[in-house]
Amino acid sequence: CLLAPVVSFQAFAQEAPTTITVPVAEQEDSAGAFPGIMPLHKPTDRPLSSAMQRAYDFWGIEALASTHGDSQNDRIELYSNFRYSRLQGFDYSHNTSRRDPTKVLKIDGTYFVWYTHRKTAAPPSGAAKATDVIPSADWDLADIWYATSQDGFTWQEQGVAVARPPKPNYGWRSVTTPDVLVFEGKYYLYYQGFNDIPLSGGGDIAAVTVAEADSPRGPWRQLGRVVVDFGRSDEWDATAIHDPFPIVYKGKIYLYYKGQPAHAQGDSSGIELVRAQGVAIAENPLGPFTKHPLNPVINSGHETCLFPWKGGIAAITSLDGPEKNTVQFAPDGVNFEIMSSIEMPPLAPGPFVPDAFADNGDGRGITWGLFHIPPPLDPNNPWKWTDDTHFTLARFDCDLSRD
Ligand code: AAL
Repeated sequence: CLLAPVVSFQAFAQEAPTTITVPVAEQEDSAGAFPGIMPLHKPTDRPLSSAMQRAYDFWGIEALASTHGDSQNDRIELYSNFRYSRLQGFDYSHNTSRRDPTKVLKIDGTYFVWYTHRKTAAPPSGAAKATDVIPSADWDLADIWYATSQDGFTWQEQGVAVARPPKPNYGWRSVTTPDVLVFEGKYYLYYQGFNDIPLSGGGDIAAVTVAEADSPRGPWRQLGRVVVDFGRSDEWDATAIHDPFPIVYKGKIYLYYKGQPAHAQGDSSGIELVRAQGVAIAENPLGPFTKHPLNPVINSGHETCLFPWKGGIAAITSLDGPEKNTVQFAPDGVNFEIMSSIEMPPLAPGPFVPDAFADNGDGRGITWGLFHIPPPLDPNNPWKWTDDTHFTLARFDCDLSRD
């Protein structure tokens, strides 16, 4: 259980926002990014975010070594705080997976969402059996599709938005896990580009690239290079820059992401930092992006999910780490504190965030979004999915709103 004082999110909302001086992202980061093997003892040679101070002072870093929680296997029906609904237009179809939806946008009365789409002749079969047509993982050999809706419940798939390019172009193996930004009248999709078979060599190794369009329906122009790159081999984000999540904040693009170290499983010098989240900041959607010197700014979680709240940024964490299944808030967008614990948050939530790019210092929160849901449970075995080779999209409703 959470020993931290758990306050209800609404009760917290009444507090006046505090003004915190945010370290300037462009600061020269003398100590290098946070190490992927967390030192056993709290570092004193660098500033630490609130989350990393808590990791040492409150949780103890052994807790950070946890891996996937059991949320992936929990029955999705055993939820609270969130309400879940099936959607029209995203029916399961064998060996077709839809997952990791973006934020939902509403443009001229129509809702838009982009997501990882895989349709292969064979199911995910592991790295050893993967070929040009057999995927290693659920997100291998994928493209980015999009869908539209008038009511958020009935959706029409529109097909490919960003196709994986021919080899050796960036992301040739798979393009996945997008999120969307609208900036100065243009549209940007940030996504993971895989340039080798996912999960081969023991890692889910991908960094983030971007495509640009003048319309939400495309055509999308792939930049063809990385915009947020891996950290150094000893750093917390050495082998993964995953789950990009852009928000416009303080006049810049705050691109939150999940990092992953080089799977050293820890050693005598420290503990592997399993799943942490950081932020990279830019003035231009195509970069250059500067990683914040206080990264990682969230010490748990898996897929990123954030939204403006009053003058700061709120986040939902799930799946991994001692602070999984919490709602957190950073008045400065960087120093996150736990605001409430939640049960069974949606997997890979893509919230409808009307003010994601408003940057007006008055974030209103969220009430619904899409997420990815595993296939139905096997009626003969309530703890096994009928076929975990395909996910699809469903809807969550919640009450994390000030309206
Ligand atoms: C997702 C995300 C990233 C990982 C894989 C596909 O939930 O965390 O995108 O690479 O799983």
